[in-house]
Amino acid sequence: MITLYHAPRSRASRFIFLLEELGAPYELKEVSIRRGDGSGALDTANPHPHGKVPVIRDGETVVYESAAIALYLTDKFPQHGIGPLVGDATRGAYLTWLAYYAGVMEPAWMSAFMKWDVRRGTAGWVKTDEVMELVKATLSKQPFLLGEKFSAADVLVATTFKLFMGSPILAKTDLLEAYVNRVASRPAYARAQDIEAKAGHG
Ligand SMILES: N[C@@H](CCC(=O)N[C@@H](CS)C(=O)NCC(=O)O)C(=O)O
Repeated sequence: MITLYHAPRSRASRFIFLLEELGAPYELKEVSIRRGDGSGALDTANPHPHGKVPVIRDGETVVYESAAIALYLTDKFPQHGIGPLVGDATRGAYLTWLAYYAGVMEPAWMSAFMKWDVRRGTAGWVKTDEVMELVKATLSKQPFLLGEKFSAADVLVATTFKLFMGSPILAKTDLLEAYVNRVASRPAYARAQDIEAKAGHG
């Protein structure tokens, strides 16, 4: 049984979606987190070293950081093919998109949001327009990041786009909207929304 430490309106929500996709046995453990507006408190029940979510516990094993959690879960629950395994031709692309999400996409959007200047050659990431050129080039030739098959990389990336699309830091385009809709129209996404709503967070 996987425990997902969860707080509403956070990066933990998309892991309900992923766990539903995987058909994995899991339970939610609601914890409070410190919010950007000053509300919320550090929760001592949360095993994350910085009090953040998402975190999962699998027996004695604790995993945090969205990309690591995604990889751990898709390796552990391979039945529905939501993440290519070692030996699969798309494993390299999968690892690349997970790491790119954490190491380039998140800092790119955060630096745009915070209006930090990103200097090529010094920061380890690029500006959002360069990120979006890659996303556009990828999704113009295939429905999902890895090709024809949906994966946990799409869970991370498309749910982030869903949140920010149309805001000053992420322009809405037909291509992006179609991708987000393709991912959000999956039955597991709807189930995850219901589960959050029933937990009182809808
Ligand atoms: N890099 C982490 C980010 C996790 C994160 O910052 N989560 C936010 C909620 S979306 C949080 O827990 N904030 C509370 C805090 O920073 O104390 C990941 O992708 O898992």
